[in-house]
Amino acid sequence: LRISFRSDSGTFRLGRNVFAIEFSSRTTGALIDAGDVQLAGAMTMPGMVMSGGIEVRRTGTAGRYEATADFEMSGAWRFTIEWNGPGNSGLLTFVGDVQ
Ligand SMILES: [Cu+2]
Repeated sequence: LRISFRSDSGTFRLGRNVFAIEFSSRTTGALIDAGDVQLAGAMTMPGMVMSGGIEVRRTGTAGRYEATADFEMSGAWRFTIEWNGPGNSGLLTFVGDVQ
């Protein structure tokens, strides 16, 4: 399984972001239904935790999702993505740079 984040800017940026998330086969490249997808963001600093207000919506195409976020701060954010498609589900944590 491959999870791709796509946006016009090619990166997360400070402020409002609109991007797509795609789940696809690592071998064939075909999109794979990932069921309900949740993406959470966190930047933890002394005295505050920022969440980025991330929302993920399904599209009419299985395996493709539309997402929005509003990052209050640039820097290293910790993300957790969770999915529960038929025959494939999982959870992945990664660090992404907000520029
Ligand atoms: Cu911060």
